Amino acid sequence: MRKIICTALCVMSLNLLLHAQEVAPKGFDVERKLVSTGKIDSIIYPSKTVGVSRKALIYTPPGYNPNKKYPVLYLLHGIGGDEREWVRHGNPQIIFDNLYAEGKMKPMLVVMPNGRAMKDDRAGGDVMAPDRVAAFSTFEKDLLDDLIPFIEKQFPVVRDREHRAIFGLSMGGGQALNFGLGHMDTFAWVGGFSSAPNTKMPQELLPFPKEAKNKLKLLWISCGDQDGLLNISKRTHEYLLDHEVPHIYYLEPGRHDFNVWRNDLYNISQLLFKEKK
Ligand code: FER
Repeated sequence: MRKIICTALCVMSLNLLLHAQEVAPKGFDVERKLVSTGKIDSIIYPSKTVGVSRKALIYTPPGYNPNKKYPVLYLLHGIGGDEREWVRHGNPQIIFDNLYAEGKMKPMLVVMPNGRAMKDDRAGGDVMAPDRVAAFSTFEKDLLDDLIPFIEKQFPVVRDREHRAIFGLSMGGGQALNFGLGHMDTFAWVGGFSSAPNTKMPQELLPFPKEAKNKLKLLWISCGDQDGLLNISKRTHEYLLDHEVPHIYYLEPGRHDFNVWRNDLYNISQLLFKEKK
């Protein structure tokens, strides 16, 4: 028995070693003079779930061609943010443009929604108010029933699980894990950065670990080593390890802030929609 456990752990750690993540090199999020860059647009979609039209941002890559079909990354914000939080603090368009210039990223669309699914979804004020926290759960329905169908009608995208990814930071990390693992028929690429206490307990998050083993292309859990919410990522990682679910657990230097999340975005962007090496 001990031998089996040891073998399992060795295989898992080998797997993790093979996927060793790097801290992003200096300048990865600094604007360069590039011949070709992507573009960020605002979109508005009708939400039956909330009963209003809702805003989101979409990044289309350099050389975007509406006659091609792209995979889509849904990228979620934290409790104090809205659909503009990533752009305001994370420079995602610069990180992506630089990666494209180096040939390190598969062409994809990146949708940045507002994950607080309620009529008044603006950030600010008491973001911990119970109805506003609850709206982060309601977003599951808005995303699946309203936003994804809208994107797939309006943009040239591949409409299957292997071409959809869901990632997010903090409250959005919890959403990405809850919704992604709860809907593996919709998403094959799932990950949380510094996931918040809205992350379901492991047993509820992934009651059938075998399904994840068979279906997921990437399961990513990362957190800063100085983050007060580290216990959430750690308990998820330990459950995945116990149940032999392949995943990347990336403990990186840092706190609960955009230095960590920009580094996470740099790392996951290069993994998405690629076959494992
Ligand atoms: C909490 C602590 C942090 C919580 C949410 C957060 C819902 C979210 C933080 C963030 O998104 O940055 O207790 O409860």
